[in-house]
Amino acid sequence: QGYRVAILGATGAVGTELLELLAERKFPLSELRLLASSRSAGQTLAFQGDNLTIQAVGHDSFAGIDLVLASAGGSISQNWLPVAVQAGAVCVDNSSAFRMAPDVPLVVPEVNPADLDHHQGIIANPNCTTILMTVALWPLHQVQPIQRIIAATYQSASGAGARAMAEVKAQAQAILNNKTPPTESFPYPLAFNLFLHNTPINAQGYCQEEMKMVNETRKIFHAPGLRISATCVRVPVLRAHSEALNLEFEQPFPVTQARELIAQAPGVKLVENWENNYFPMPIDATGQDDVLVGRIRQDISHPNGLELWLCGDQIRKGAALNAVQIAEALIERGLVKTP
Ligand code: A2P
Ligand code: 11C
Repeated sequence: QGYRVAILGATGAVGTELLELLAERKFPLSELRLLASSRSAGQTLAFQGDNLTIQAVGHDSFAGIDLVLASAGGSISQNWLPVAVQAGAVCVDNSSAFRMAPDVPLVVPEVNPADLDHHQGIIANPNCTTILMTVALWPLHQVQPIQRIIAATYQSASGAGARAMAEVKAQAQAILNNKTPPTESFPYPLAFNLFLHNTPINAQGYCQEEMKMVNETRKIFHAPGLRISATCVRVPVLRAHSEALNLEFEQPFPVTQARELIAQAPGVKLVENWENNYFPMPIDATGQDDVLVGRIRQDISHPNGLELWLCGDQIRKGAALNAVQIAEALIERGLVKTP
């Protein structure tokens, strides 16, 4: 059986990756409809030997569609996903628009696939930083619930979209040529620099990205009391995010057990070569499905603490891959239908 699928935001960094993943994973398709803004209407994108024409999203875009994979930003999702659901489609949304709504499952398939069972037409794909963290920590959390997480992130340009990725390259070129670097997608030069994640800051001094890590992780883990604090930083890396995570448990968590759990868990890969000081790096995570985890060690400042480091492809597991895995899980569970 093939499904009639629409990609909303098909021309973006995540949209083009969705196209690649649908082909690579042999997703059962009977139709693929590419939707974007009127700027892209009439242009084509290659898919499995065909050139598919991009359409401007409109009121007729979702007729006959079973499944929508959306990655065009929060306001576009807010405008169009209710229209798609009304037309009978199930939507997997990569934006933050619906993530915290109580009737919207927020799913990382390795962690909480059963949450899909209660969907009302929209399923939210978590924030990229949150996906990478939850898939890595879930194997540990299941054995001994994590009490507290202190996170520092090193986030790539891709999190700000395709134009931002091009901009960081243009900035590097400009700086090397003694020219003023362009800053349209980013507020400051990112090449040869880094800055705190530039989303709005709340009264407590936390930016939106940091609060997404807090609130979304609690929802995915079904752990409303989990204590989390994060500092999110944008770094001049193209498409893989990194995270330094300090974990506190109720009891000591043996490092050897943590390593074994990470080595066996789905969606993660243990990468540690202590002799050569080789651990996960963004260039190694780029293009990979698995989140690379390493440098797992006892926190010398706390008997019940562990430290670990991870890198994951922001566009793949952080966005498009997780969305396609959600779609696959929906099919597996017989849930590609509006309730
Ligand atoms: P377009 O290329 O036509 O602007 P990214 O996250 O990489 O910046 O990509 C954003 C995606 O969202 C692109 O596919 C973009 O299409 C799409 N998009 C932006 N604005 C709209 C809109 N008003 N309606 C539909 N799609 C939009
Ligand atoms: C970033 N994580 O790297 C962001 C991008 O909530 O999906 C994605 C924001 C989100 O800037």
